[in-house]
Amino acid sequence: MKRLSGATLAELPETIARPGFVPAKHAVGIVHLGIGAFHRAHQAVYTDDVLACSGGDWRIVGVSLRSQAVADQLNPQDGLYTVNVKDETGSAYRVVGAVERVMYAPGDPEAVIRLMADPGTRIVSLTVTEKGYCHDPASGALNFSHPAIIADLENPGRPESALGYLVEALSRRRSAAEQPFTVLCCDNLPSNGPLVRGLVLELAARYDESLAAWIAEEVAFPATMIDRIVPATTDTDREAAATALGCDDHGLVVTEPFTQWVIEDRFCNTHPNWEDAGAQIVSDVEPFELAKLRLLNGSHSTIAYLGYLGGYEYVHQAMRDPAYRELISYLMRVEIAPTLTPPQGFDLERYRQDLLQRFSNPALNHRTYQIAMDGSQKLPQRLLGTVRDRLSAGKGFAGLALAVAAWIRYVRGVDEHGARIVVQDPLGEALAELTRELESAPDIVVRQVLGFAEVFDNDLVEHESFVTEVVEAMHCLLEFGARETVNRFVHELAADGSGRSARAPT
Ligand code: CS2
Repeated sequence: MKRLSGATLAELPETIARPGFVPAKHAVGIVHLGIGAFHRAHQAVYTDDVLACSGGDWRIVGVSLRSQAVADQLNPQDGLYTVNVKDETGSAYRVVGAVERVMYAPGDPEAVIRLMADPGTRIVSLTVTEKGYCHDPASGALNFSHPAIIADLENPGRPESALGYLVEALSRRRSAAEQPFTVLCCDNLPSNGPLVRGLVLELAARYDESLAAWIAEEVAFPATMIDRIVPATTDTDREAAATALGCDDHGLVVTEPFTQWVIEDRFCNTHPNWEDAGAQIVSDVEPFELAKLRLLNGSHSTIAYLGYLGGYEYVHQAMRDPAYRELISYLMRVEIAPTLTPPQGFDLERYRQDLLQRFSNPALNHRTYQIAMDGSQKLPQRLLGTVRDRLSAGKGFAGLALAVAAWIRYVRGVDEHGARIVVQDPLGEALAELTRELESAPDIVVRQVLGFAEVFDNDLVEHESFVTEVVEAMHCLLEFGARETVNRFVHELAADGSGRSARAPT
C-alpha cells in the first residue's frame, strides 16, 4: 500500500482533514527534543493550527535522543502524520504538517547542536519524560552520577542528555552573541520550567560559571501545564487508519478529543501565537499544574497500579468496575481537591467529573502498564505532595496510602498469580532489591521503601500515621488482592462515619 507523504496528500479522501497551509512555505522556528506520540498529538497540533491561521516560520524539527524509530516513521512521509481523535461518539482523522523532519541525535549530535544554535531557532521545547531530566525526583537536584551527565561533562560537544544539548547550544548562542531561545518544558513535572532551569544552571556551572550566569540572566524557562491522553499507538490503530486514509501512516497517533495547554508568559524570544489555537498564556501556571498533576496524573497512577494488579489491561476497563470508579471519584473529591487552590475560572468539580469521563473513554486502549512505568519518577509530584499537604492539614489520606501501597506491591515485580511483572523504572533494580521480602515481612519492607529518599525524601517515613496506613493497605493487598482490596475500601467508605472521610457520591 502507498504511504502518506507530500506526494500522496492530495489523494486522501475528503473526510480527512489536512494542513491548512503549505508546509514548504514555512521555515523552522522550533526544535523539539523527544518527539514521541504526546508531542505529535499536543504541541505539534497547536502549532499546526497556528500555522494555518496566522502563518509564520514556526515549523518544528523533532529530535529523538535515543531511538531512530520516529525518524524512520516520519522522514519518508515528509514529516506528515495523522492524528486520530476518538471517543464513544466517533473517530476523526487529521493530517498534521507542522513537523518538518526528525533528527536522530546520536547519529549526528553536531547537526542537532548547530540547528539549536541557529538564530532561526527561537524555541527549544522538550518532552523527554520525567526520567529524561537526570535528576533526583524527590529533591529536584541534578544527579551528577547519572551516566548521561557524566558523559556530557566529559564530552560537552557530543552530548547525550537533553540538558547537555541545551547547555552546549546555549553556550554557542552566547559565544556568537546571539539572542537565546526559550526553553519550553512540556513534561509532567512540578514547576517544570523552573525545575529545568535549575538543572540547566547546575550543569552549565560545572563547565563555566559565567555561562551559568548568562543563562540565568538571559534565558526564559516558562512553566507549562500540558494535558492530553495519548496511549501508545497499536497495529490495530494503524490498520484502521490505513482503511480510512487509503494509505499507510507509520507515524499515526491516537488521542482523545480533550486537549489543554497553559503556558507561563515568559519568553526570551518570539513565539507562535498558540493562543489562536486555544492555548492559555497566563502569568502563573502553578495552580493549573498542581491541579492537573494531582487530580489527573495522581488518579491515573492509582488506576495504573491497582488496575494492573487487579487484572485490568486498560484504564477504561478499571473505570467500568464500580468499586474502582468509586475509589477514584472519592480520591479526587475528598483527598486531593481540598489540597488545591484552583485558578480563577477553573471549576474543580467539573474537572473531576470530566476526568471520570475521560478515563472511561472506551475508544482509547490506554494500558495500565504504560502508565505504571517510571513510578519512582512520578510518585512525588502525583501523590506524595498531596500526602504531605493532607498530613500537615491533619486530614485523612487512606486512598493515597492505598495508591502508594499498590505501587510498592507493583514494583515487587510479581503479579497476583505469581507471574513476573517487567517493571520499567530507572530505579527498578533498587526497588526490586528493597521489596524482595515483601510477602514474608510486609511491615519491615514497607517501612524500608518509605525510607527510600530518592522517592520519598526523608520526611514521610517519620510520619507513623502514614507508615501505618500504607502497611495496612499492603496487608490487604497481599491477603485479598487488588480487586477485593478496592471493594473493601469503598464498602468501608460507605459504612464509615469515622476515621476515613465520609463517602463521596459520584
Ligand atoms: C499518564 C500521562 O503515562 C502517564 O503517566 O498519566 O501521560 C497522562 O496521560 C497525561 O499526562 C495526560 O495529560
